[in-house]
Amino acid sequence: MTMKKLLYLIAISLVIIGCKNTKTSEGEYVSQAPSFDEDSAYTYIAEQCAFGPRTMNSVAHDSCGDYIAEKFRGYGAKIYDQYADGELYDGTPIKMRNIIASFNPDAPTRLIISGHWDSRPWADHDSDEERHHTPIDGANDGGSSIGIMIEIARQLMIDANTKGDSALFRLNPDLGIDFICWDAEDCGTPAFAEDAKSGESTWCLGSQYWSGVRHVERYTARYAINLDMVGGNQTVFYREGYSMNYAPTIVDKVWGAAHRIGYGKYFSYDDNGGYVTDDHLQVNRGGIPCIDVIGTDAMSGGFPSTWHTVNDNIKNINRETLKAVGQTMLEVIWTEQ
Ligand code: AHN
Ligand code: ZN
Repeated sequence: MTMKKLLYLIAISLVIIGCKNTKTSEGEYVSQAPSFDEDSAYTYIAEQCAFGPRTMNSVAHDSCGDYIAEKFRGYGAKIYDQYADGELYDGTPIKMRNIIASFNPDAPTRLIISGHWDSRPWADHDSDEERHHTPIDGANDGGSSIGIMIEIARQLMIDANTKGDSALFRLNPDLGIDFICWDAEDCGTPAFAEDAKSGESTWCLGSQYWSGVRHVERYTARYAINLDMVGGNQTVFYREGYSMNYAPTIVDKVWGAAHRIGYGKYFSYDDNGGYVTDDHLQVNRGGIPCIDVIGTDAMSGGFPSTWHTVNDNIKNINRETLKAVGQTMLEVIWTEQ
């Protein structure tokens, strides 16, 4: 063997052995994160949709809540259920359930990944007025965030079971992750309800409740990333206004991670300056820096074209978008110190 070959072999071995090595001999970045399986995430979305629309006080809602909790539990999470009473814009009482799935629950440094699991009771932005009172499947608006979160949980379980001493939580015992599934995000005042109470307080009821009453006393987290409409077609993510005001370094971290691993085309640095009333706002008001990764339609620049229409169903879920977001989340987790 020539000296050159020997040195080459040593260099390659160092790359393979050293888990701190993140560059190939060509200087290319190599992520240490596991590979996010978008087909698996897609299945979790289809399974949620199969219950029917997860609207407040419905059987489908309650059954799907059990399904979500069982999925996370099966992948090793400790489940906290936060049940609470709430009220719709018109005074209708609702039963809410925030589902918190914790990995490494006793670790002091915590990250939150969140998204809402309820679906909208009204397709009030459908092109057909006859359908404005029809509940929606919410495959993208609701299902997609939860599907991605369950798949990340599955990857955490695989990692813990196969990597021995190099598993994430053994390398980093002080780090814990909480997946928070918000209830009652999407029952804000419908467009057709004239003269009704409206405004931001009718949205995000589950996260509003949690921001006042935590699932664990004195709970806090280093930061939070909320996912919303993360599985649509022709989707792009812009840096959202409240996220930039409250948590610009977290925006940089997530957008930086996406660009580092090759998903830059999904995470745009163009400034569109939009502010969205979403669950992340409640988390920020509760004192934890939180960003919103929320899908925008690349063509219109507005919410996805299926938004609050009956077309927000499993047929319009895009696996590449799921992969871009899910892999970026894994990269963020795996590079957290
Ligand atoms: C409002 O329409 C007020 N907020 C958008 C938040 C949302 C609804 N995300 C999904 N559905
Ligand atoms: Zn919605």
